This record gives sequence, structure tokens and C-alpha cells, in this order.
Amino acid sequence: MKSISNKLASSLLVVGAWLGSAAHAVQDLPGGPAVNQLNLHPPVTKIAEEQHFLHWMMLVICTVIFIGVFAVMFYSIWKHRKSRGAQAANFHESVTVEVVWTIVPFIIVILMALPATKVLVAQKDTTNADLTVKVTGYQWKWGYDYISGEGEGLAYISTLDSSHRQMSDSGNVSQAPADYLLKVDNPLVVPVGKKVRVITTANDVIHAFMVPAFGIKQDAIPGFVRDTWFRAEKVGDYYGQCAELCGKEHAYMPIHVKVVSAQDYTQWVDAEKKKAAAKQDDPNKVWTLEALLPRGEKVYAANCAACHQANGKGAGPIKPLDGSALVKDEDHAKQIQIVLKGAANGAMPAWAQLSDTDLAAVVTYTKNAWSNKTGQLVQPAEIVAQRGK
Ligand code: HEC
Ligand SMILES: [Cu+2]
Repeated sequence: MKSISNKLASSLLVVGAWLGSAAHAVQDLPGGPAVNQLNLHPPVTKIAEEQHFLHWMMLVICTVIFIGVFAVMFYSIWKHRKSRGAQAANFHESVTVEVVWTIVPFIIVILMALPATKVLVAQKDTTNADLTVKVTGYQWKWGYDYISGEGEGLAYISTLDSSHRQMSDSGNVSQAPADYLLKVDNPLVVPVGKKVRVITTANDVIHAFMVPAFGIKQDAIPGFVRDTWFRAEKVGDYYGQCAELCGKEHAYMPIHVKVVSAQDYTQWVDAEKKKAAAKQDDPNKVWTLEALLPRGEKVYAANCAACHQANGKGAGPIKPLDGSALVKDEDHAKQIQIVLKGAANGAMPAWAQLSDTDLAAVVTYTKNAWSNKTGQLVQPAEIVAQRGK
């Protein structure tokens, strides 16, 4: 089956390559999409391998039946045509024919359903996981929380690299790298050979967590939890995307899963734990403007620039922050409330999931960036006070 599928896929690829040869030199991304790719992604889990087998087995069976049925049909039409004086046979009920055309399709269906059911049941078996990660879909980023197993307690947000977003906006993709629009700041890191249970949910609208190389795709629904699992068998980088239309930035919420060796995973967990401890900002800490601004600039680039632009000018219904009376106001409450709760029915999203210090930093940044040189400083304590309101 493998060799048939590979041959078929590669001959289709030749046609694809010929069609696409005029395009500029994009490269394959190992673990992600390939140029002129027609076959499924190379499988990295047993489940994905089984899915490949099912896909090609069904396709071959259906093709054989299709060719067989149509060959008999066209041959009969041609052979028994009127101009040759064909006489229609005149008989009713043939027990033999009826038994045969009931039993043969029944056997075929069973042959297809048995292995498919086996895989389906295996896909749904999320028990005995070594590691459980909760994946939360946000408009438009992913949140990863390590719920149990090694790394328990780690939690972070994964967002598309802002330089890729800018490249997309500019329309100039001649220099696009192989991981164009798939590069994120914080990939999901998991150990090789371990069963990882993924619990999906969402914060706003329905998203879907999909990694083709693992053969997984699971809706992430607000107010519900769903789960799926994978056991990656090869170290490497694997890519996917949100697979449920979730709004205007749907195309910009990629998934990057980094599969590493057990030792590397332990090292990564230790490093992340240390980083998290160091970052554990004290919301009562009193910051200086110089210390808070660079942090605010980073938070702004990662979360706000996609809409408000790096230059703070906004666009269309997205209000400019540069020169905004609200942003420059001495009274910080209104601006903090908009940032915490969103505005215009979510057109301006709520950012309550960011930490107090990150929020204080980004509000402070917008109050001092561009032409807004107000010199105003917002402390994390002010964010804490506004959260309850
Ligand atoms: C998805 C697009 C989007 C993102 C991302 C976004 N905003 Fe907004 N923002 C808007 C829109 C749209 C408005 C206008 C809302 C309205 O009409 O009242 C707005 C308004 C605002 C306002 C009020 C401006 C005024 O003059 O009334 C502030 C302050 C603001 N955003 C801050 C931020 C900050 C800080 C971030 C990042 C943490 C951010 N925004 C991220 C879309 C966005
Ligand atoms: Cu989505």
C-alpha cells in the first residue's frame, strides 16, 4: 500500500511541480507544508500513519470499484446498442444476482469499517497520558497551560512573530522564509515518545487545534473542554494552524510544536521554571519610567501593533493611540478599563489575561510613545485596583 501511495503521490507531485515552476523559490518546511504538496503530511505518530493507510486504502478500493462499475456499464451500452439489433433480456428476479450484490458490498463496507473504527477508537483514548496540556484559543493566539506531568504549572501564550505579520501586511513576500506565518514567539514544547493529552477550550469564539503531522484536529469551544492526544515519535518541529474560521486574524494564529528529547525537555522545563520565577512580578513593585517603557514596547509589539500599528496610528475603525485624548488623559482609569475589558463589542479585545505588570507597562508605553510624551507612569497596583471595577 505504501509503495502505491508513494508512487501515486510522487507522480502527482511531478505535475504539481511543473504547474508551479514559474513561482518564486519557496522552500519546503520540514514538519510543515511542502511546496506543491499533494499528499498528507509525513506522519510522526502511529495515529497519523494509520490515517494515511486508511486514506489510501479507501481511495484505492473506491477507484477500483469506480473503474469496474463504469467499465461494465460503458461496455454494455456499447456492445448491446440498438443499431446492432440487441434484444433486451427479459427476466424478473434473480436470487443469485441479488444475493451477490448484497453480500459483496457488505463485505467491502465491513473491510473498510473495521480498520477505520479501530483507529477512531484509538484516537479517542486519552487515558494514561504522561503529560496533559490545556490549549486555549484566543482571538488570535494560543495559550498553553501544562496541567500535569513534567512541567506542570508552566503556562504561556504563543503568538505569531510580528515581523511575519508585517511582511503579510506589506504584501512583499519575496523574502518570505520557509516558516512564513508559522513562526511563533513561544512554541509548545513536548518530549518525544511520551503520550501528550491535549485539552482544548477557547476564550472567545470557536477555534480548532490542528497539527497534521500528528493527525490531530480538535475544536476549541468556549465554555467546553474537548480532548485529543498524540505521541510524537520523532524529534523535530511540527506546524499547524487554527482550523476553525475564528475572525479576521484567523490566518494568523499558527501552531508550532517542538518535540525534543527527554533530557532536553527536562532542561527546558527547568529553565522555564526559573524564568517564570524570575518573572513573577510583584504587583506591588514600584517601577520607574525607564524600567517600564522597554517592557511596554515589547508587550505592545506582541499584542497591540497588529491592529494599532507600530506607529500607533491605527486604521479605519481602529482608533489611533498616537494623539488620543483618552491615552493622554491624567486620569488613567478609563484607558485601563478599555484595555482590561475591551471596547466596541470586542473589536478592541479584552486583555485581562496579561499580567498586571505587562498591562501597566503597555499602558505606560502608549502614554509616552510617538507624540504622546506625557511622562505619565502607570504602576501595576493601579491595574490591580481597576481589575475589580
Ligand atoms: C484586534 C484589534 C485590536 C488589538 C489587537 C488591540 N486593539 Fe485597541 N482598539 C481596537 C479598536 C477597534 C479600538 C476602537 C474601539 C472603539 O471604537 O471604541 C481600540 C481602542 C483602543 C483604545 C482606546 C483609544 C481611544 O482613543 O478611545 C485603547 C487605549 C487601546 N485600544 C489600547 C490597546 C492596547 C494597549 C492593545 C494591546 C494590549 C490593543 N489596544 C490591542 C482594536 C484593537
Ligand atoms: Cu482561531
